[in-house]
Amino acid sequence: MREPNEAGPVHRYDAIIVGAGFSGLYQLHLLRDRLGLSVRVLEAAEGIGGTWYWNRYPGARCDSESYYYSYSFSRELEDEWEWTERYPEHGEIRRYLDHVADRFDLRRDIQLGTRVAGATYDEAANRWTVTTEVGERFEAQFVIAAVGCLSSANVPAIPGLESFAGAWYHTGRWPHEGVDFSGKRVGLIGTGSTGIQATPVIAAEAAHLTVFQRTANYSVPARNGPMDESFKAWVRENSEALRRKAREAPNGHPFDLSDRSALAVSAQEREAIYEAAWDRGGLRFRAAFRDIMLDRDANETASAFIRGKIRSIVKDPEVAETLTPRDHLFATKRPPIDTNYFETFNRDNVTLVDLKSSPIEAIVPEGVRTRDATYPLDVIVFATGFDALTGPLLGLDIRGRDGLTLKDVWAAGPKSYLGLQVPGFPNLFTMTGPGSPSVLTNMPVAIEQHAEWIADCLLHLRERGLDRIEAMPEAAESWGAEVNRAASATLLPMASSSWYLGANVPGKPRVFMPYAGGMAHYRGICERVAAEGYDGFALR
Ligand code: N01
Repeated sequence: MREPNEAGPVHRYDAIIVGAGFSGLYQLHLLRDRLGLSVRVLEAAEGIGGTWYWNRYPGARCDSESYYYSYSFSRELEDEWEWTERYPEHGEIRRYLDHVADRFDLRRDIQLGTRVAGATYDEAANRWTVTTEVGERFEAQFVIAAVGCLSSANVPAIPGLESFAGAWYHTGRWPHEGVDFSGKRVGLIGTGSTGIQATPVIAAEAAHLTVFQRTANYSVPARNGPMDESFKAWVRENSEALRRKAREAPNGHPFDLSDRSALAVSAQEREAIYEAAWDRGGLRFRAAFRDIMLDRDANETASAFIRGKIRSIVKDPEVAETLTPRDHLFATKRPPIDTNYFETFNRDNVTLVDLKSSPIEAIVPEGVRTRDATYPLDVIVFATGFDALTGPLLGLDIRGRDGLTLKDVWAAGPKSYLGLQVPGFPNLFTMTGPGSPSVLTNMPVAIEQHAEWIADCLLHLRERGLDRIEAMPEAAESWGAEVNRAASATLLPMASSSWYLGANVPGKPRVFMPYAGGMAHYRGICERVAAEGYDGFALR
């Protein structure tokens, strides 16, 4: 962390970008190298990488495949970088982002170890003042919040945590030196994507692993493995087509969505299609039929197939039943993919605890106490997710026109125009914010679209001698209605415990946050808005 500097000078820039993950890096490159703006990136971490700087838990790797979970803006970058595995492991993604930072000479404008404490808009000056927690002050005309969607760790307020005699960690704040589980009794709380990735890896190392499950989850095998030479060659040869496909797809993944309904084929044919999708593995399981995310009965066929797989993999029928999701449909919560997750419950050193029948009451010095038992532990791992989408933005203490705080404006849930701007906060852009497709897509596709849209917008302002852009309240209202409409056209809002709805954080408003209308459709809307002179925004 940097030293306090309260009496220091005010640093003036055209734009401040908060965050040096995928979004911040590309936004810096565009604003500085394409538009020639003076830009400072402020990053709390001591290294670049955003979510990948923090998420170093055992088994952490991306659920999108490496050859398209990467930037597409530079063919040279693409040609010179080789991924080693089908799904990139966290360290490899950091090496990639480090390479990007070096290759585009980004580091000189990134200030690490700098946590933003506040951002306040001064209407008379039409400038933002950004302060850091050690009192540094920056002024800029534009602020771009590139703080990520899943970066605000959610550690549940379980009574007694401070009394725990062992060590505890949240997966999203994992120690860089790693954690040695050998000979330890480990408790893991949470069975989302993170817990499902971490479980097999921790079980292989620990003396004993106890998995505390509140909601049973569907998971499809990732089928990770090395990228062999022929696959690499295929990716290289088809690179442009794959990137185009990703951009034109509803979710930023370059896969074909089946044009068939799960209900329009015989049971035998459906089973064969699901088997093939299971064998191929990965998030594209959802694309096996066109209506898995749209029609309850269609989805039920996929859900039932996975439930059957759980039964066939897990040897103890009681454990299998506890692991079987029955309270929501497949992929209505973000679907995890795994490497031997269900198989891990066949190990002698793994215990599953069903928190639905016996909730956690307290953490005690010796471990976790549920209603029915106390589990002695040396280490507790919280794989309990994030205060998603709004958490990282609200953490910045943003104050707009007339002292309006983002916290107050979003008290009943986030409202924004296109997930890009909030009325009352001129010249502030939220990258992949609530109301944009963000977490429902392969993130780099959403990120590149936002970074390019924002850069084009600033260029538009400059070319016309304009200095301010602000979303209009009625535009944000009608966009909010569109976000709701798009979500209701899918099965997504049906999962009442989903973090898409904010349900994982006690007291958080239940609002479906991302835009479910599809990435390509959304891109078209943003392009139309820009082409119509930034329709819905007030320009000055
Ligand atoms: O978090 P989650 P995550 N007591 O919120 C449980 C992305 N990601 O870190 O479902 C007991 O999904 C909670 O239970 P419930 C991906 O988008 C990406 O796993 O609320 N349990 C749930 O089981 C993903 O969706 C990659 O009932 C408690 C779990 O903790 C997102 O990050 C890899 C609890 C939290 O699951 C978040 O995933 C990993 C409590 N008090 C993650 N509070 C990639 O590959 C919460 N839980 C890119």
